Amino acid sequence: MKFLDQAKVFLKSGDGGPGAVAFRREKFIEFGGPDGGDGGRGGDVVIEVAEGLNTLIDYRYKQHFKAQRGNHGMGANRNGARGNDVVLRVPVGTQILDENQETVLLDLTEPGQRRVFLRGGDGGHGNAHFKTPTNRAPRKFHPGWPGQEQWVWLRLKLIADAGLLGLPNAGKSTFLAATTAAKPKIADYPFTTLAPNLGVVRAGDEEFVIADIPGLIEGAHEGHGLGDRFLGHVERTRILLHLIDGTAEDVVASYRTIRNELKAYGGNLADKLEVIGLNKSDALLDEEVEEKKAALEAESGAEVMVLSGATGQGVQKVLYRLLTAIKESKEEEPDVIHAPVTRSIPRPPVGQKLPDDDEMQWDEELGEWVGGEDDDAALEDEELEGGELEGGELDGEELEDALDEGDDLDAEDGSEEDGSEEGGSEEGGNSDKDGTGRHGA
Ligand SMILES: Nc1nc2c(ncn2[C@@H]2O[C@H](COP(=O)(O)OP(=O)(O)OP(=O)(O)O)[C@@H](O)[C@H]2O)c(=O)[nH]1
Ligand SMILES: [Mg+2]
Repeated sequence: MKFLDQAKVFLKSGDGGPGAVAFRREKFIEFGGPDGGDGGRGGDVVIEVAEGLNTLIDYRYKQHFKAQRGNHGMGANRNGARGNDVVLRVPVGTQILDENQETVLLDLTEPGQRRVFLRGGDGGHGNAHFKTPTNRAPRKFHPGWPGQEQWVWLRLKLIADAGLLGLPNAGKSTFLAATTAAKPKIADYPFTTLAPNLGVVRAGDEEFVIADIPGLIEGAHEGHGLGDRFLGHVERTRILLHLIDGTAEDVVASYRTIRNELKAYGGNLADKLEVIGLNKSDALLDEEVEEKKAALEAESGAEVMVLSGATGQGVQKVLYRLLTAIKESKEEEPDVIHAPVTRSIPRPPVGQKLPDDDEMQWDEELGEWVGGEDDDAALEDEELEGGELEGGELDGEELEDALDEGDDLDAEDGSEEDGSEEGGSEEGGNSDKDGTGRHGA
């Protein structure tokens, strides 16, 4: 599955349905009185954490999500039905940010979590509601309250205990492959890894999750190489393993480059606990190891661990060190680390090879190359957008059929449940957007 960690989407909860104006009409009953029922409540926009999902790729193909409006009230005091909710399924670790990427509105860190993000509008009262002693036959009704709408960014920040950092070719993926069942691509050219990989380390009866991200180079914060946008995926970790290729001429310069990028990135990264690993020790002479280790220790003021991901030498010691720190950190703060806002400004990577496919274009908003042969589905969706079809999660063929028939497909994928069993209906307001208290520190 393709990896995508940010997407901009439009959300709208359903408008409330209007109340009815009706009068009881029955044989032998004169002046039966007003009996127009209330309109139904509009559907909510619900965000749900789906298990086993680790990409936001679905949101590249579909960007508008509208819940259904409530139905009209009717005569005989019948109230309109509630509109269907629209449910967005997102991977664990997804944040919802405002349109300017300045505030985290919701941080979803637990599998199965379900929140009403935008509450549907209430239905309007029918004329039966407006009956008074002085006006026994009101023609008055309320048209219903509008739903809420908002553009938001979905931003995935993977949840892992330890994060691997380093220049390209430092041996990050090799380390992940040696310590977990993950099978990342490994090769002796830079930028082998193009998207983050997660792996689970099992140590006795304990385990923890490591994240391997693409290598950083100098100027990553300005978009060089693959840029620094993948750093978001180690923000929630409790510790970083900074790997340095021991075969490099100047290991101190390697170390500094990464540290500078961490500082330039901002957020909490530069302050995070870090284990420094002098990697590829198998390819070094003993005296080289000593010399490089000493130089790194002088520069960092911290102990430097020596290891080789390829032969396994020193790896257990490093894992033990990570595990100890992770356990301590979890005792202190058992909850998942709520990552602060780090604004990522998507831009075409500087000096990156252009895609082979000429049709592809750089998408500023998504921060990636789109279009081209593989992407017809995406383009089709965009062409069809802008009206009746928003809200439908249909494939191309279905979309065409629907277009022919002129169907109104709003909220086609709204879930069946009406939300009442969730007790969700009343907790829709601001109280739902909690989880923000700890952000932006
Ligand atoms: N001799 C030796 N070579 C290693 C070791 N670890 C990795 N390598 C080699 O270094 C090269 C890069 O390894 P990767 O694991 O792909 O490096 P990476 O840090 O994931 O690189 P990017 O994904 O490009 O950022 C490969 O050719 C590996 O075989 C090691 O401990 N010793
Ligand atoms: Mg790699």
